[in-house]
Amino acid sequence: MGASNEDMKHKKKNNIYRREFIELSVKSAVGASLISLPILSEIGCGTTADKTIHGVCYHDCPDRCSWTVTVRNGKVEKFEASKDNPYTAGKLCDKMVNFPNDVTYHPDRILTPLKRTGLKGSGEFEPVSWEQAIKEVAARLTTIIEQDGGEAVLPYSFGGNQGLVQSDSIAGRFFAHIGASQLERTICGNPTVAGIMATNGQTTGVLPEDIIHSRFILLWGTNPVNSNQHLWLMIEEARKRGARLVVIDPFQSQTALKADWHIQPLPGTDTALALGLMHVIFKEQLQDQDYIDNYTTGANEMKAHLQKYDVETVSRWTGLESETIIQLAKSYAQGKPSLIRVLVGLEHQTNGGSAFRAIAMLPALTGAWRQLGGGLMNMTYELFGAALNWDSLNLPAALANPKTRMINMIQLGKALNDETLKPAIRALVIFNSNPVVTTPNQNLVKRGLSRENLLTVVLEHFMTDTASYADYVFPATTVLENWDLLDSWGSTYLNINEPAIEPLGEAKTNTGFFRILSKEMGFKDDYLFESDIDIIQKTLDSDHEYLKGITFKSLKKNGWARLNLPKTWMPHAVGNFNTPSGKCNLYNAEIDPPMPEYVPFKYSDEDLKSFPFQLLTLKSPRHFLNSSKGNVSHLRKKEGKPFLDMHAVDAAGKDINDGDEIKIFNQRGAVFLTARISQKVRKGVVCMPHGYWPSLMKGGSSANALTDDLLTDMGRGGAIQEARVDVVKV
Ligand SMILES: Nc1nc2c(c(=O)[nH]1)N[C@H]1C(S)=C(S)[C@@H](COP(=O)(O)OP(=O)(O)OC[C@H]3O[C@@H](n4cnc5c(=O)[nH]c(N)nc54)[C@H](O)[C@@H]3O)O[C@H]1N2
Ligand SMILES: Nc1nc2c(c(=O)[nH]1)N[C@H]1C(S)=C(S)[C@@H](COP(=O)(O)OP(=O)(O)OC[C@H]3O[C@@H](n4cnc5c(=O)[nH]c(N)nc54)[C@H](O)[C@@H]3O)O[C@H]1N2
Ligand code: SF4
Ligand SMILES: [Mo]
Repeated sequence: MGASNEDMKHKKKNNIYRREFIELSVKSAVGASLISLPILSEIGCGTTADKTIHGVCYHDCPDRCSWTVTVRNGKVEKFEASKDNPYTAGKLCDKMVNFPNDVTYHPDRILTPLKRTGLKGSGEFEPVSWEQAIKEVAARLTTIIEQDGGEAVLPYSFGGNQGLVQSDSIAGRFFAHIGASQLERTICGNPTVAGIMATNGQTTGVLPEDIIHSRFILLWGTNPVNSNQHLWLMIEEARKRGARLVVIDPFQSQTALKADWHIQPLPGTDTALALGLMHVIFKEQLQDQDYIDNYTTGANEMKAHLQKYDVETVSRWTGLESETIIQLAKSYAQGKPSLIRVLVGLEHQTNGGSAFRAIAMLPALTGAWRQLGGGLMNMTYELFGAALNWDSLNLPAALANPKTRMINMIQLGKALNDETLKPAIRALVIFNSNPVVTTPNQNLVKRGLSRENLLTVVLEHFMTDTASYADYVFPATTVLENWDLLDSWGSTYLNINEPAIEPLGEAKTNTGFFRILSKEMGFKDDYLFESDIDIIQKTLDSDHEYLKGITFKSLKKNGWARLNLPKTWMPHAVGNFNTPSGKCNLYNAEIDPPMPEYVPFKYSDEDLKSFPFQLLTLKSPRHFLNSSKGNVSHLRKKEGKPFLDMHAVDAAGKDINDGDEIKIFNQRGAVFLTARISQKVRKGVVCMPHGYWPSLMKGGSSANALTDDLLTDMGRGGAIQEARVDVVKV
């Protein structure tokens, strides 16, 4: 059974990109039922009785693990993976097993509001009371809004906490209420979604659980051994049952090391590779003509288009042997069931959206969708988009569809330094994000944050490299101290997060901060003061079939629930694409160009000469999640020191030996690392880990000091991996 019509209707309604989706979801109508809050009585769990409660991982991770917390005398006594959630499988990752001590009870945790006393970036602060800090911030924001309008204020938040309540809700309402600039939150997932939507009209393909039925698994630009550890367990199960595992990755990732076959193209050439595979599939008559005739549009146009993508040309572009391309096309088309797994990794290229668009066509060409475990696997957020009552998280009608300007988060440095921007950004409120580490062009971001005429407010657990530029830092609760509801972009499980303990020190929820600030700024509208629990209860108030039997009460009792999905999930076994024609778009006239094209980024000759290496800055650290945990010393120790991976020929050309201390540099910055000469990268490509905190590195810079703020071809994401560098021994 495929997805029902009702389901398709909901999907159509929610036919928007992942991040936009999450954002839009907090941008319309909310009901009443409000509580009025005294300024300093923002709450935690409200009781110190001994108990065991259910919680869930808040990280920007596809796995969304469930856990239980046992509390005695108001303190966490036991923190463990939920034993019965099949997806969590009784196992949290290395980043999270020690969470209470690594974060909540960490001695460096910020537990009072702080006001800057030294230079921006110096990290010199004094503790102040909430009353004083909020009063001063409210007064300065009020003045800025009066003088320059709400658009002079910019929120900056991302995946630091993915709880539906703590990530946006009241915060989104607050910024819409003051008419702030809108943040275009596209650093993760948007090009992926834009590309796949152009082809299939939806991103939900094969469900993660069904990978055990696949017999040919192609992991294309994803590293689940590290980034999606619970899917990896199921991939291992599929291999036990006979699946062959192929990885396409320019870097020899932890996953590539375990594959049956690692194919290592040059970075950013995946669109060409996908079109080359399609070329071979037609040439060798490996297509499922019946599937193409019934369930795709534009096959003839595509066939003509593919003439340009013959094996020799694609081999030149990708740096792969022609035979590799032919063999890959054959084994993919003949593998039954054949699955392509893509997540986010390959989107950070200028041609990234097109790569997903082209890859998404392959299962329609071969009819892989006809079998359970065959097709394309990407994200699952659309299921929650259909299931939950987003009206409760959406902006109230009075604020819906703000007309204020958009600032792309990838270009934060540019926006802060742009003297022509009218109005200039005069206030920045950062939460759930650490842009000094995670945003491209680190030095430009730092320069912007150094502006004396910028008011920067940061809500955080730690004195991050971003928080050290703040005028005011406010202590945020951790997931053990607040309510939340978490959907998932990589699993089919819905989770509630009940606070285990009272907030430590003077920590408050993100929502609490915005409620208090709203009150101090004299705002009266009820939607700014809704309680976290009310928001959760309303969001669960849905009669969608996926949510049947799942209520606030049942979630509070069990913690998690798998959505009530049809027993067999084969969304495109008989077409049913979420496109206007209901077919898979091999040709899409709505999009320019109507068929994916390989368009490499054009560097100037001077850049190519001065900076001979293509740089990848990857989420290869196993013990950090982006920059989160980058300050936890035992995890840093386990992660070991960061290396630059180089090919032996490139290293020899620069007189660099394995283990040498080196400087990696370009026009934007310099990073100091140790050289590691290995097979991990091809000639001409170098690779370093992203996530390390600059302040903890020699030279005070980390990976994003070298990256650029270019946007992708689709989805306005970050072409972070489009960077060139040179390397010298120091
Ligand atoms: N070079 C390079 N750059 C990249 C990437 C890459 O691969 N290479 N990946 C990109 C991707 S995919 C992503 S998703 C982004 C992620 O970028 P960010 O979303 O900035 O991710 P984190 O580094 O995890 O920062 C999250 C911060 O939120 C804080 N936080 C956690 N919970 C809470 C809370 O409840 N309240 C408050 N106030 N704060 C909280 C944490 O302490 C942490 O400092 O990075 C991107 N940047
Ligand atoms: N341990 C750990 N786990 C994480 C995270 C983390 O920081 N640490 N971050 C989380 C987040 S925010 C996200 S979005 C997910 C992302 O998870 P994934 O989608 O798996 O993405 P990445 O780990 O960014 O990259 C995966 C692989 O893509 C490869 N890649 C880069 N450029 C190209 C290219 O041009 N072509 C091809 N074919 N491959 C390319 C990289 O070499 C890398 O090995 O992981 C999540 N899980
Ligand atoms: S970071 Fe991911 S794998 Fe680790 S506990 Fe959280 S959801 Fe699970
Ligand atoms: Mo991400």
